[in-house]
Amino acid sequence: WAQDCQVDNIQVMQNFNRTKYAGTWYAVAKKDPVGLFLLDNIVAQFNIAEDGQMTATAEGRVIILQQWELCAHMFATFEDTYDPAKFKMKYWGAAANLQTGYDDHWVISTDYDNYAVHYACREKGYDGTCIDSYSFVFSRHPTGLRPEDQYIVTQKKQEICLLGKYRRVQHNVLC
Ligand code: ODT
Repeated sequence: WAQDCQVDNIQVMQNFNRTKYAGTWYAVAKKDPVGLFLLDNIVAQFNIAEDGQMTATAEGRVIILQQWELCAHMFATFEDTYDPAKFKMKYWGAAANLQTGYDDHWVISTDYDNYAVHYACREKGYDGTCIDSYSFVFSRHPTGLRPEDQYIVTQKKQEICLLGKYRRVQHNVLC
């Protein structure tokens, strides 16, 4: 079994159910992109509208203009694609100097009740592998992942070729 790090071959969650995914998720680990934005105390809240449209809000500690530390309030709308677990995420901040963007938002794996592994590739190289990715490991529990979820999360990190590239996300100064 040779590892295939082609972005187009990454396996995402089968039969993804956005309604079961809704609600609060605490970021417990993060692989940063180039020019990282959200540092720690990251909490995301996914909402499903009556028409099925997924939106989210997120809070997290950021440093802007090289020195100002603040809790960013962010918003996102998600566009559906051919795959129910793959979205395009348009995002912006409550304040004008926060980051805006349009990223992939893939749900790699979740049990809906405890853990979720997210992935976004911002730039693919000529060989089809990702040269600028970020990824969140989320937990339903502010205290972190349950020991019994660690095996599958580690396996998924490896499948997306990011094993060993995560840092822990602290939850201390509440945003
Ligand atoms: O922190 C970084 O360096 C990259 C992440 C930037 C995107 C933050 C946008 C948050 C918008 C509101 C979102 C909700 C849910 C997000 C879930 C996961 C991925 C950001």
